[in-house]
Formats: sequence, C-alpha cells, structure tokens
Amino acid sequence: MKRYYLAFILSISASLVSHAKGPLDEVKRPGGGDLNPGVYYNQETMDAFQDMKIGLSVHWGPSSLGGREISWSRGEQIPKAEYDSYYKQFNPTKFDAQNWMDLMKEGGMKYIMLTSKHHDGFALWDSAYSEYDIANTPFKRNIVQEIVDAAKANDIVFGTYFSIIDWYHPDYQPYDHGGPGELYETDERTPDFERYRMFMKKQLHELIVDYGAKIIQLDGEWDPTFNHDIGSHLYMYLRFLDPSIIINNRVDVGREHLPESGMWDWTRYAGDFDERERMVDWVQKESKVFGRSVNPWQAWVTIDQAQWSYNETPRLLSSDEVIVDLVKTIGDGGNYLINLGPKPDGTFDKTQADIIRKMGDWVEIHAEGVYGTRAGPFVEEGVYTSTQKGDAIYLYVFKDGPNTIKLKLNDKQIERLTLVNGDELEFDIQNDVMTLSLDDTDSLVTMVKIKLD
Ligand code: FHN
Repeated sequence: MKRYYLAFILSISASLVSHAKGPLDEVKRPGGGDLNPGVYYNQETMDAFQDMKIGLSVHWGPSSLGGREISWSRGEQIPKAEYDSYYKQFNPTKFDAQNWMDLMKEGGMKYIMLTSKHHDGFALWDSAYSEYDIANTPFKRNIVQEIVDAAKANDIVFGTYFSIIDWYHPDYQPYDHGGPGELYETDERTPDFERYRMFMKKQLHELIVDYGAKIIQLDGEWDPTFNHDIGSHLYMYLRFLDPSIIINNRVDVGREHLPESGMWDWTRYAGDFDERERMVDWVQKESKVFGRSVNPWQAWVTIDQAQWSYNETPRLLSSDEVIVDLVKTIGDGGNYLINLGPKPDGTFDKTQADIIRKMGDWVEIHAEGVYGTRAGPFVEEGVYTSTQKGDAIYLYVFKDGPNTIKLKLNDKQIERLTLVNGDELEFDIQNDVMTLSLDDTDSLVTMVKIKLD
C-alpha cells in the first residue's frame, strides 16, 4: 500500500523537476489535446495511478436525506425548495473517515474519488467562495479535510470528483433542475457564465492546492455552454496548479464527440485518462463499446445499478458480477473505480460494504496478477483475458470456460505455469501455440501465472 502512495508523492517532486527542465518529452500520449500541443500527462504519476488499479468512488451530500439521485432528483422527484433545504438538516454524526479507509483497505482499494461538489453545487468542504457548503450545516465538520487526513494516514491517494455544472449557482448557464438556489447574491450582471467559470476555478484551486487532490474527475461537460476551448484552457489551468496532477477526459468535450470506434480521440480532446461509465442503467452494460486501450482508462461502476448516491431501494450488483467486471477491466488495461452512496448518517449500507469486502478477498488472493499490471496479450471475450507485469502474464479463465485453451505465443518463451495455490500446470507447445488444460473451471475466475523465460 505504502509504495503506491509514496510513488505519487515522490513522482510529484520528480515531475516538478522534469517540468522545470523545460518542454516535456515528445513521447505522444494523452494530455492537453490539440489546443495545448506538447503538453502530456506526467508519466510517473500516471504509472502510479495505473499501478493502483482499484479505487472507491463516493457520491454523497445532503441530498442523501432524500434517498433519490444526487442533483438529478432536484426539481424533479424532489421539489427544488425541499432539495435545497437538506443542508440545514445534514448531520452525519456516524461519519468516521477512518471507517471509510478501513473498508477501502478490506476492498483492496488504493485511491478515493469523492463528489466534493456534484451538479447540485453543494460543497463538502468549507469553501471560501460559497455559503452552500458543509460549514453551514448542523454538522459543520470539514468532510473533505477529514477524508484527506485519513487517506494520508492510511497511504490512500485522495482524488476528487468536481462537477463543471452547478445548478445552484445563479451565474451558471443553462439553468436546469430547479435553477439558482437562494444563498448567492445576484446583481445586474446575473447570470454571468464568465464569472461562474472564475468561481469554478477558485473552488478547484481550493481542492488541488489547499486539499492536495491528486486525481481530478471532472463531470458535466455536456452542457452547451462548455466547449473544446474552455475545456482545453481548464486542462492547462489545472496542470499549472499541479504539474503532476491526473485529470480525466471530462475536462473537455471528447465524450460528446466519440468516433465510430467509441474510443476517445485523445489527440484532439484534452484529458489524461478515458473515464468510462458502465453497469449503470443509462450506460452500456459492458465496456465492449470501447474494448482494450493502450491509453489509460478507468471503468466507473456503481454498485447500485439504479443510481450513484444513497438509494433506499437499490438494485445491487453481486460480488461475483463485480469481480468478473473487475477482471475484464484490468484485462483490457483499465483501472476499476467502484462507487458507493453513503447513508445520511455517513455510514455505508452493510450489504454493499460486504460486496466490497468480498471483492477485496478475491483481490488479496490474486494481488500479484492485479496491482502494477497492464493489459495482457491473451483475450477472448467472455472466455479468458490476461494481464501482464514484468516477466509474467496472468491468464484469467472465466467460470465454465473451456478446460483446454490454446494460446498463440508469438515467439514468447514459456518457463512454467502455476495456479494460485502454487501447483504447476502442464503445457504443450506446437508451432508457436501453447496448449494448457485446467482440471476444472468451476471457480468464478481461474488465474494461471505464465512465467516467461
Ligand atoms: O450526471 C452524472 C451522474 O450523476 C454521475 O455522477 C455519473 C458518474 O459517472 N456521471 C454523470 C453522468 O455521466
């Protein structure tokens, strides 16, 4: 655990140095997009991010008191006035950041992405620029600060979700889902989108500079007032705040301009990694739309397929579904970010926490083939996939898969095959094709370590 956190910290100094050395190296990789030529993500922190593999997404705020979807239920299932009054009651007395960290460690999760501010505009930190924030609730305690402190004490990397959309702010355009709230002053210029963008950048400055967020998950880039120029500028602003920071591709409008392949065009649109939602009702059930990618990407999955924030009637993924989805994701080279919506009291639903623990139990047994790996060379959709790290390939055969598997080696030299329990596996190689047989594929996923010569 420590080395991932350390890698992030050490790399920040390295990246500052490399940044100080002048123009970044010319290796082509995602970053500032076509409007920021020659600006790419920082390799050290991206390597550390991809090594971490598994993170916890958290959608939380006073809206959890309504039990409906954060932001989206405002002015819809829940009248705006009622939704906007929740902050006056929000008092999660059972919130304990260390308990969240304990669950993350049981789940094998290395970084946290908290909705510090969702589309409803409520700030889970004491923002100098907003009255609509945690300081003005009965709870008063600075939730973001407590999570930052607990993450640091537990070698977990703190990242934040931040919505470009703010339906509460009177300068945000377009007004939607109930429009402006009552806590902000207005004047003859209201609404003023340029003034809103300054406000947004000041709040992002707080989260990055004051709270040290190392991974930024922007969202809400689909509104017409946001465009490629604004997104490209925002990317550069964030990168100047912290040269080593990692920014998702929703900083720009690449999601709205997917080519036929469904793959984000990183040569044009800014962002360091491709954020791919799935397994939630309104998004593709699988990532088959996208497939494997040499560029960094993250599967963003919510354990409750019905909504992202606390839901009184959730429809949960099973732990088996989560584990299989995790394996498919890492086999395709992605990180796995799974989301929970805490209850109004600040605790997680026990059933959902137990699913995370079961995932963690599986990950602990297969850790060598998970952490620090990248997409492997062997994949057959739904039958098997693979990861690779150093001189080893980790083949994952899904339940009820074939007992005999043939793999084209492309001249790889094989030293030996071993199962998770250490048992060696026989194999035969004819004409550059390796044949291996598994006694049974009853378990959910069977991992075979292929040690290369
Ligand atoms: O509108 C949000 C939604 O509420 C949720 O935060 C998801 C998480 O990936 N992102 C947006 C929908 O794409």
